Formats: sequence, structure tokens, C-alpha cells
Amino acid sequence: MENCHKKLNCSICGSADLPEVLDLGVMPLANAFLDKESLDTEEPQFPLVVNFCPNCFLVQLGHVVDGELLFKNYHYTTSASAPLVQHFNKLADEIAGDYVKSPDDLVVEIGSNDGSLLSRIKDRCRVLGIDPADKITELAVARHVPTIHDFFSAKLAESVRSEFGPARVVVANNVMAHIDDIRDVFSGVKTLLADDGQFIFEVHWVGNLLTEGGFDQIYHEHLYYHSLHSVKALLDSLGMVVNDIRLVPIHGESMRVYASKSGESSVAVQDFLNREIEMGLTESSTYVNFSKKIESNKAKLVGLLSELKARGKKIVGYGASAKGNTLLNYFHIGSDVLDYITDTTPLKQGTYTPGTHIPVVSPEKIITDTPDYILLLSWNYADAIMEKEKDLRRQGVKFIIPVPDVRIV
Ligand code: JHZ
Repeated sequence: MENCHKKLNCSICGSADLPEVLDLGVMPLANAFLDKESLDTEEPQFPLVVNFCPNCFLVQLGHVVDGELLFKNYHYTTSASAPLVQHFNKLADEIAGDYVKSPDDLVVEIGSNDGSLLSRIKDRCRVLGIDPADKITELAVARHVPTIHDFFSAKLAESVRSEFGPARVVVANNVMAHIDDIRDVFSGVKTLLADDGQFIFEVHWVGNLLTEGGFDQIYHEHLYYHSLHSVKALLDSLGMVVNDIRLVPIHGESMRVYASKSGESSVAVQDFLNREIEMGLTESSTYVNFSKKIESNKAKLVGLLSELKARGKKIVGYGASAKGNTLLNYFHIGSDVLDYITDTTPLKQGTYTPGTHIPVVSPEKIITDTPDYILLLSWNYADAIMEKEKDLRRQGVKFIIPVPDVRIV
């Protein structure tokens, strides 16, 4: 298959025993928004199959789409989501307060996107972003965040270390699920880190996906659905230590992992591992059973939307997220159901959603064109969005929150 290869071995431990636990069929790329001219051209579609490694417990996609295709022409910017910016500002302040000791210290961010996190601390230490996305890195540079426009790798880590010196902190948020050669990337982090440096990364937690989150977090960009078990297996194998773990309320719940080349593990690490065992995250049957939940979710949401349409209700979408595109494509919800989707990202406005071809428009549209119902595709920011849209809700507009269970608020 062009631009895609099948994964035959586990990315962490190399095992060839990778039972399939979920099959979402064939899907377009979740962030490949289309311009008007491309609507008639055939969109590339790739299998979306999830496998589980019973040896190191890594949940991983069965097919890997080329990174160039996924990330070069990328539309996702951190700064479009105010709650995300606030979250990263807090993390940046923690890094500057707890780890940076001198203005000469280096903080490197892998997957630095539009420079949101590093711009917060760029006057307190040396910062360096690394990101392959074309337009997005231009945004970072415009904010005076020095950025290497490339994919991070062990090779790049060596050249960064020889040019800039060792890093006091390496930070990587929402990117450690995205890179195929994960052993190469983590060993690159080890190369780049100072001996007493701290590696801090956030990655969506598979425990959240199975419980409070949604299956819609599964798409080609996310090659891995990490547990602390899988992360620890990888770090252990490279001689690194998980120092601490905490859950942060981002994308549902993400793990923020603190790791280094030495030191101890906190009590929280063992507690978290025990919790994962109790939840069944080390058993393949847990993931197989998850598919039943997806089908019941589909029946409820599709049933509700068709009933509302039959009653002549106007429905639009809110937040043209990547996860939203998984949901729309898998549930076959198209422009016959949603008139349009609003989104705060200037790069997405004026485009059409991959696969379903629903127009993406500026949020202003919703003010003049009051719908009856809004399908919240960025359900991970539900609290902040309900607060932001309280005037609309006072006018009687209802939000439909699609996952993990359909709710109208
Ligand atoms: P959001 C991204 O997924 C992509 P997505 C990526 N691959 C990844 O790993 C995950 O994050 C973790 C808009 N919005 O953050 C902005 C509004 O319109 O849920 C975004 O386009 N109004 C890196 O795309 C989208 O919604 C608002 O008030 O699923 C949210 O995307 C807010 C708050 C957001 O991630």
C-alpha cells in the first residue's frame, strides 16, 4: 500500500505476537482538511486497526502512514484552544520554576507546534523547538521561538547536542504517540538530556480512552495508546527511570510522565501501575470488549441525530478536531446532518472535513445563524466551552456531547 506499511513487530519489545483487538475499517487522515479545489479528488484512505502486545502491553496501530503525509501539511495549532494554552502555560511555569537554574539552561520541546509553550519561557532560558509541520513552524518562528523544522530522531538529537549542548529539560506533549520509531526517539531524548536533566512528556492515557474518553481518539496520527506499563517498559529498556506520574485533564486524561537518566520512582508510579492492572489494561480482552461500547455509542448518537433531523432541527458541529473526524467518518455523519462545523483555527476555516466534506467555518457564523443543536466534536473542552457559550445556551441552543455516552446539555 502506498504511503503506508503494516507493522509486524511491537515497537517497544519487538514481539511478533500482536493480536488484533479493534478494527475501525478504512478511514481518511483525521487532520487532512480539504480545500474546495480538492473536493473532487480521491482522498487517500488507510486501514485503522488496533493491535495489543501481551508482552510489554503496548496498544498500537497495525498500519503506519508515512509521517511526511501526516505531519507536513498540518492544520492543528495549540493556540486555537484557550484551555490548552492555559494548561501549557502552567507547565512552562513549572519548568522555569523547578528545573531551570540559569538563563543559560536549555529547554528543548519535541513537537513544539506553534511555539505556545516555549514562548512563555523564552526570556528565562535558552529554548529550542523541533517540529516538522511547514506552516505551523512559521508561526513559532514569528513568535521568536527558535525552531528546527524537522522530525526529531536520535540522529537529530546528536547534532542538537553538539550545537547547543545538553538539555536541562526535554519536553514533549502529545507527540510520543505519533512517532513510529519510538525507540529511536526515546534514545534521542536520552542523548540530548543532561545527566541531571528532566524529561517531561504528556501522552493521552489509554485508561481514559477506555473509560471516560472516546474511541474517537483513535486515528492514524496516534500510532500508540500508552499506559504507564508500556511507557515504563520502553524507558526501562533504555536504562531510564520513570520518576513520577500524574494525570492531567487534557484530551480527557493524559499521563504527564517525569523521567530521567537516574533517580528514584515515586510511590505514585507503583500505585498507578497497580491501578492499570486492576482496570485490565494489561489484558487483551479489555480492548476487545471496548468495541461493544463503540457500537452502542454509535447506535445512540446516530439514532438521536436522525430523530432530530426528522423533526426538522438544524444541527451544526463545534470544534473541527481530529477526533471529531474519526467520529464523523466511523459513524457516517455527513453534511446531510451537520450544516457546518465552527472552529477557532484560522488554518481550518474555509476548508472541508476529510471524508465527510462538511464546511469548516469561523465561530462567528453560529451567532447570526442560531442552530437548534450543536454536536460538540471537541468534547474534551466541554466545561470551558459550556461556560464560553452560556449566552447561546440561554437562548435555548442545546449541545450534544457524543462520547463516552451521548448527553444533551
Ligand atoms: P483538540 C489534536 O487532536 C491533534 P484534536 C494531535 N494529533 C493530538 O495528538 C491530539 O490533539 C492530542 C477547536 N476549538 O485539542 C480548536 C474551537 O473551535 O480537541 C481545534 O481545532 N473552539 C496533536 O484535533 C479543536 O477545536 C474552542 O472553544 O482532536 C480542538 O482540537 C476550543 C477550546 C477549541 O484536538
